[in-house]
Amino acid sequence: MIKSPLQIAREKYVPKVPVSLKGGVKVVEGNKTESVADQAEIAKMFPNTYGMPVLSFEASDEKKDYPAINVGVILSGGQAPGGHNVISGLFDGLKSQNSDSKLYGFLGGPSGLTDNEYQELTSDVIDHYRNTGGFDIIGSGRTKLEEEAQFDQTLENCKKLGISALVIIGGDDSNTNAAVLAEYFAAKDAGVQVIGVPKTIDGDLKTDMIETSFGFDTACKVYSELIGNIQRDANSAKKYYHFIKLMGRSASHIALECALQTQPNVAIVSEEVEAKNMTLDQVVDQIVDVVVKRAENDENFGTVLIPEGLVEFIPAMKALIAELNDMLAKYEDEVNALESNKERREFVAEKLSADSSDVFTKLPNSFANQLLLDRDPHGNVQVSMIDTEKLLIDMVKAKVKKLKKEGKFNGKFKGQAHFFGYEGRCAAPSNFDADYTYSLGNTAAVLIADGKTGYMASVRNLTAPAEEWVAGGVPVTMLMNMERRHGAMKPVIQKALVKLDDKPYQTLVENRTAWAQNTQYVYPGPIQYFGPSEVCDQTTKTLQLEK
Ligand code: FBP
Repeated sequence: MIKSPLQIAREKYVPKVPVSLKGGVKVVEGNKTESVADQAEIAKMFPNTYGMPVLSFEASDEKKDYPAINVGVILSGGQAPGGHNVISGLFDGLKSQNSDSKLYGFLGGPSGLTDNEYQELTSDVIDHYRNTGGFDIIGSGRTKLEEEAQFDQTLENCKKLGISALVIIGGDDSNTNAAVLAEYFAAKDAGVQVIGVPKTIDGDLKTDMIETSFGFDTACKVYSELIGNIQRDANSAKKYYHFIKLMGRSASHIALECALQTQPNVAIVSEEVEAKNMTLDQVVDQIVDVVVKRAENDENFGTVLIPEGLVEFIPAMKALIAELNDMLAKYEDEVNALESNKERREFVAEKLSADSSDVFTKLPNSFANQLLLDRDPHGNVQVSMIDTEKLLIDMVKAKVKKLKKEGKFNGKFKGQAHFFGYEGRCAAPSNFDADYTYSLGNTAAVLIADGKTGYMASVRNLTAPAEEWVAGGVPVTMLMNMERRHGAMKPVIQKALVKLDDKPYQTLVENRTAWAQNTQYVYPGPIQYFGPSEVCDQTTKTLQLEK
């Protein structure tokens, strides 16, 4: 591996951890828990792992003897900065308990577990990946573990390696799989524990106990740097409107956080669009209003932030997508057998309800085609592949042209489309993410040593200095509810969407008129890894405001 000077310097960074992870640990049990909704159904489906207590760790002087164990780890789903540090924190934690313990990394995500593709992770390997971005140490994948045959295969492969615990580093869907696997192993008394770690740049895997998922901090800082740079370009050239779609799947946490960091002229929040029952036309009108008002001040430039999941939150589109999801699951073979996009659109339009068919047939063809793309293995629409930013530019352009004809708009409008997603997912983790992920890895090692299964590692109190963070565990079933997936009701972790009565969104609302009309851009600049703490150790605005 050829290392950059930053990578070499970063290898020496020692992550900060909570006091409870610095020496002996006492695991303290809190109250029994319930799932966020559908308690009776979830309790029935998870008889062995439902209702377990929340755990928190306290520093302890007691020295314990831990047996040597073998542990397996996988990285699952989309990359998020800090995954390598979860693995190094887990490795160091296991080795500090017993230097003969071993860590195996399963390759390429969940499929590595079923196909028995693995590599032993020794310090020779781990040391090259400390504090780096990416998931390339063992790779990642999106295979869904849901069939009993897959669970049995996983168990057989664990037995071959003498593995008694698995750590699944993933988002809501992967941690749902972790919970199902934990329950299956517990029911069989299989002797393999399963621990989850909350990962995803999307920031939608959170509760009071999981304050943020790792990677959100770094990804938002990378996007905010880029948005700031574009804003400075826009404010220099004064000739373009930049429509910037931001990753984040359904929830708008990333778009909202980036808006709080950069103060753009428009920031759309999907959850607001849904709550106000807005149509696509109304969303466009809001942007047009800003364009017209800014033109009155001779400002024919600006920035518009768009969450990638927007289309799923426009009620009419949401209903359409839900119908499409069920239909594509039901008629998968028939749709795939059709040769052209036109035939596919016609086939689908005929089977939709009258309202959805009307919405679908009025969409531009290219956009309608994108709604028919394959779902991911968890049944989600692949929103990163839908060009909402281009659709909005075209619609705004058409509206301002009309206004110009009517003499109601005197300015100019030229749109530039951007999509920021993949460029943030593997960035070198910020100090926050490096510290947080290393602590999560250490936490997973403690949960394993304490014999726990069906838990997610949790590190809380994150706006305080790292020494004061509270490490522990949260039963995964606590985060679950029943949802429709691939046409059937399934127990899944409830996605945390932006709450409209919470401070981060309220702060946007309080400021957005001023940010729209005046040019009040903030230019955050690149992530700083070395330097004063107020520059290098800042948490996200979301975490600070939610405190
Ligand atoms: P996870 O939920 O697995 O963390 O993935 C996050 C994400 O980056 C989303 O923001 C995005 O919609 C999706 O992955 C893109 O998926 P892919 O990498 O398969 O294109």
